[in-house]
Amino acid sequence: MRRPNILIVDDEVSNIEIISAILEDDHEVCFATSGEEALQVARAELPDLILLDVLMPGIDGYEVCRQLKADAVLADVPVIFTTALGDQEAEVKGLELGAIDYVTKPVAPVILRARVRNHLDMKRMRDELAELAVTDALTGLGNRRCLETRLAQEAARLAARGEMLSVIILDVDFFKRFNDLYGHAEGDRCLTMVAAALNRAMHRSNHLAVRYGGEEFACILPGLAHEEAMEMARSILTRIQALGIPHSASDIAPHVTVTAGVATAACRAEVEPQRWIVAADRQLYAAKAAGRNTVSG
Ligand code: GH3
Ligand code: MG
Ligand code: MG
Ligand code: MG
Repeated sequence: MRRPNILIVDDEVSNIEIISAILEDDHEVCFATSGEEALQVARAELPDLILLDVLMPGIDGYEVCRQLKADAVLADVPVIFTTALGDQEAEVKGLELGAIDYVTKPVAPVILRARVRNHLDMKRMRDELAELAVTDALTGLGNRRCLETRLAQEAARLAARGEMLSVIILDVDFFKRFNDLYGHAEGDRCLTMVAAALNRAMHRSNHLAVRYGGEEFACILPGLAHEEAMEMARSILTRIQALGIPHSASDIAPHVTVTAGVATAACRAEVEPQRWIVAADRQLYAAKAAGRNTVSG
């Protein structure tokens, strides 16, 4: 397993040496000797945990903590204050700023190691839970929550330059009949294969496929204009047909097919992200009415 990376911040090099000696057997350590440097190193290293001195010339530990907690990327990194200040007021202030713990110097090595280990364990569990909250358990794709979060983020990001964003919604054809004929377990297997094929069709790092609901999937395609997204939807339909999953209860083919709706719009601050979903859903409905195994947009 990867060794956790710990950032030690203290304006006194001797303190950094003491703390490094306590932790370096089990952790990677990096350090900073001022508040300004702490913020730079934190952004560059993305440490798993930060041990932060309070009293430093320039910006102090409290201000560093405030800035870390205001930074979207670094806000979740646990901060433990390490300080010679023993008074309760100082400790409360640190904890209220979002620090996870507070230890007074000189630190007992066994105590520091134990606290660091516990906080790293808790951070790992929080990260796992956060990941589970946006993951679909059956297919491993992102779930609907993931879709809503990412769509809002991408739409906001692209709004700055008014760029295009497309959404495709796909729905497996006659899937109720598939379950009725082959059984629910085989239905699950089919959804997993469709999900994997869809995921393989996402060629750019910012293209995302999610499981939107039961047998419905969605793709967020930042930067794709309408005709490109239509082309992509058609190629996804071809890929899924090519899986050749037998479906003898389907009216339209002897194998599993999907139907897709496509929506494209230029991102603008005032355009609600939900608009893409509503529009793609409407197109999906039209494509179903047009006979299925087809794309509408
Ligand atoms: P259409 O072609 O119009 O889309 O018809 P359909 O039968 O696919 O649509 P309908 O909405 O009637 O049925 C969807 C089915 O998907 C019903 C539901 O039991 C099934 N389903 C939803 N989630 C799961 C799942 O996780 N596993 C399995 N095996 N089936 C699921
Ligand atoms: Mg100091
Ligand atoms: Mg459906
Ligand atoms: Mg369906």
